[in-house]
This record gives sequence, C-alpha cells and structure tokens, in this order.
Amino acid sequence: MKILSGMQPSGTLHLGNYLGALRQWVEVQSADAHYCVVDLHALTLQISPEMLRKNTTDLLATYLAAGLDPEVCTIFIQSQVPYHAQLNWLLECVATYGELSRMVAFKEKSARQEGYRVGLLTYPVLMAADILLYDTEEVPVGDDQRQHLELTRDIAERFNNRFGDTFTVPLGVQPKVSARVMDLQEPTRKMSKSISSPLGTIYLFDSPSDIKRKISKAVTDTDGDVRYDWETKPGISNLLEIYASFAKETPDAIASRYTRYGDLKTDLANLMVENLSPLRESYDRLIQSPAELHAVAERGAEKAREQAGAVYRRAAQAMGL
Ligand code: ATP
Ligand code: LTN
Repeated sequence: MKILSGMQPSGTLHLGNYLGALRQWVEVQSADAHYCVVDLHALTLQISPEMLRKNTTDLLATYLAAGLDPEVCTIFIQSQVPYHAQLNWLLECVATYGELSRMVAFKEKSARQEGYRVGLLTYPVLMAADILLYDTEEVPVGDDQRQHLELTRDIAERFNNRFGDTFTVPLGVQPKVSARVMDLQEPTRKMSKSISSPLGTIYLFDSPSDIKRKISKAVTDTDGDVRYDWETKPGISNLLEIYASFAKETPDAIASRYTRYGDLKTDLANLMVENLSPLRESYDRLIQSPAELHAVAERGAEKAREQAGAVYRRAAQAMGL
C-alpha cells in the first residue's frame, strides 16, 4: 500500500497529532510509505527562520522517537524535494478559487489574521501535490484533514479527466478512535497547536506530573456516570477515547469497568505516562545529534526525489510542458 503523510514543523506535537496521525504512521510503515516534514506549509504561519529550522529538526527527532524507522520507510523534508513546489503550480492551474475559499481551515485561519497571505488560500493545493507525487493510495491523517483530502481527490480526478490518466486518486484514513482528540478544558473543540489552552492541551513530551495534573483537571460533568456518549458527555467520552487508543480496547469496554471519574482519570494518567515516557526519552537522546537527523532526512530526500520526479514529469508532459 502506497502511503504518504506529513506534519508542519509548527512546534511541539500534542496528543491529537500523535493519536490521530503519527501513531498510525508507525503502525503502517513499509518500503512504500513516505513521511515528510512539510516545512513549505509552515511558511504560511508567522514563524521566524530560526524557529522554523529548530522546529524542523525537532519534528525529525519526534518522528524517529515515535518509532518511524528510516530503514523501513522514507523520511524527508518537503523543501528538499523541489517537485512539491513545482507540481503545486501545475495543480494551482487546475484547482479553482471557489473550492479553495470554501475550505473550513482557510475560513477559520483567515478570519484570525489581518492581511493574510495567498499561501493560506493555496495551502491545500500544495498538500495535494505532496500526496499525488508518490502515487499515494492512503493518507493517514486526523479527522480535521478530511476536507483537504476530498479536495485532493477532486483535483486528481479533474486532472485525469482533462489530461488523461496521470494520478492515483488517494483515500484519507482515520484511526477508529481518537481521530479527533478534543481539548481537555473545552471538549467540544479539537485539541490544537494554534489555539492556546495550557491546561487543555497535552504535549507529547509533557512531564509525568504535567500529564497527571492536566488529566485530573480535565472538564467532565456532574452526573457522575461513566458512559461513552459524545452528545451528552463530551468530556468523559474524550477521556474514554484517549484511554481506548492507548489500551487498544473500545471506549465502551473501558467505561464498563469504572463507576467513578477519579479512578478513570488516575488509571488513564498512569497509562499515558507509561506509554509516552519512552518516546520522551528517545527524543531527548535523538535531539542531541542534529547532524545525524539531517543525514537521515537527506537520504530520504534522495529516495523521494527519484519517485516524485517520475510522477512530476508524467504530469508536466500530460499538460503539454
Ligand atoms: P492547528 O490546530 O494549528 O491546525 P494541528 O494541531 O491541527 O494545528 P497539524 O500540523 O495541522 O496540527 O496536524 C498534524 C496532524 O495531526 C494531521 O494529520 C491532523 O489531522 C492531526 N491532528 C491535529 N489535531 C488533531 C486532533 N485534535 N485529534 C486528532 N488528530 C489531530
Ligand atoms: N495539512 C496537513 C499537513 C500536510 C499533510 C500533507 C498531511 C501537508 N501535506 C500531505 C498529509 C499529507 C495538516 O495537518 N495541517
């Protein structure tokens, strides 16, 4: 199965990024899987060059710490494979302004910024280029990326209809639970990097005491019944999904073992510390050797350029270039 996914180097990952995306990537990695640090996408954020460089190295270390193995899959930095920016242009001449301006992420992010740049609008076209360059069949991402995936499929189909069969039409895949981890303080809103919520966000490398504190303060409700029901109990349902994701059980099975919120929270916090501590230790070790991390990415980019180049030439030729 040909797989591609990526994340922006926009700061420390949170639990949603891990359970919704990165952990799936590790599970499905193979010689046909490509995982990139999408640094070109991060240019749409207000981020200094120094910070972008630091975040890129951090994200490489995080990928490896989470269990991506460069001997198994291809790990690379997007900007080191120029075909991404090149195919982006070809696809910008296929995508429409109307469909881009309807993207929910664009509407939300543009509303929060004055004088936002064009890149914020065209961002999903670059994402389509990332995916289509690798003949990708499946894209493991969290629930919030569904609309971008649909757009990628539309662009690929439109291109194929107009210029002949060129691209594989990819499918977005979400994990069964935790495809949308919610903020612990505001469980009707997704856990997010760009909205500050210090108590509501669990970072992948939070200390055990921070994890325990944030879980114990997580918003629940007053009826005291441990039940998996998003409609009436979003706080508890969110905790049950996080638990289910780590324990590899169903939220209902976990709910049936508890009668008190406090017990559920204590066990969940311990389970999280147990699962995340090894990641944190690996990260601390890997980040000491940035040159090695970049050597891994350089080897990955070499492989990626070969694959992406062939698809790029196919697309350029089909369009008459
Ligand atoms: P922002 O909130 O600023 O949009 P983000 O936290 O969504 O940022 P991204 O870099 O956009 O982070 O997402 C990286 C990956 O993590 C994507 O596959 C995305 O679907 C997934 N993801 C992000 N937030 C969550 C979440 N709360 N639950 C599950 N998956 C998530
Ligand atoms: N838009 C994605 C990041 C992203 C991506 C991709 C994900 C850029 N290119 C290709 C999967 C495949 C996000 O998480 N915000």
